[in-house]
Amino acid sequence: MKRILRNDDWFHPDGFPISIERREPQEDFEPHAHEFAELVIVTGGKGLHVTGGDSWELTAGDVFVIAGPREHEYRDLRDLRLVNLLYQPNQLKIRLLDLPSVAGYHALFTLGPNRRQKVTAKAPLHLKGRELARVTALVDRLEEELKGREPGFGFMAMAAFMQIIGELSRCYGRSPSPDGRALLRVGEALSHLERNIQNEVDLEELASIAHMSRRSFLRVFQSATGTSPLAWLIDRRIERACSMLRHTDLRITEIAFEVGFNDSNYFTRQFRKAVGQSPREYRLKRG
Ligand code: RM4
Ligand code: NI
Repeated sequence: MKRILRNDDWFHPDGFPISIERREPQEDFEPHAHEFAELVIVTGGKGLHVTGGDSWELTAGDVFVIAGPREHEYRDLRDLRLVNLLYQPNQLKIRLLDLPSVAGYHALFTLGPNRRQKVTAKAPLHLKGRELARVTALVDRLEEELKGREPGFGFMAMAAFMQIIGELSRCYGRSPSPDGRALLRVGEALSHLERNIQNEVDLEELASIAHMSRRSFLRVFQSATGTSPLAWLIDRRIERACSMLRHTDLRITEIAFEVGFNDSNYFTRQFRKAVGQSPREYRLKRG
């Protein structure tokens, strides 16, 4: 039976949803999946990373994200060293703010981990020396906070984690590997959606941003996100509305317009469908 690593065995008993494992070196590790997700940063050595049909030769600077249920393993290790950031995506509750307007964020965190199995030669993100140094410095900060667990560590650790994912998302856009480029293009389409949340979806435009025909864009989008561009946009609008309901005093009609609905009744219906309660109830309970 497939081995599944459990949250209880890898996270602190206080339940904080981020933890760090350094592998210096990484030992051979049998095929496994996790209840959590992993953000892996390779800091030295060589080795083979195998997941589904994919297998990559790893070197220092490679970065990848493994969604929990996806099986992976390490083989053929030659002093491979890495930092493994384990996190529980559903427990993080990070306010992403404007991060989804960075194409690399989608490529690395929403598209990469979910993409269909295929054989590729390289990890989708490779950091240059200076980028790697910056990111590892942030990882050190994060680790310090997690070790110390002084009052306020949750806040500080979360801030460091956010900086790490922000930094990596930007790096992705600067120099994606050839394999990463395709993902980045779809990421660009997602970030375009995000930045134009108030407008209608223009499929032709999205497809051209992704350098694809309309048909293949729809197919790739569906397989990467599990949904259609319109449904994705509505989800994002609702998410943004939730955040505005909690963090602002704007009236509900204003929020509806602000996030791109031009009819506040339609907004309320969509909101109820997605969240299970009306915007008003949501605000009262979460405010
Ligand atoms: C292993 C290896 C696995 C990871 C666990 C937590 O050494 O890095 O990928 O899931 O640690
Ligand atoms: Ni793992």
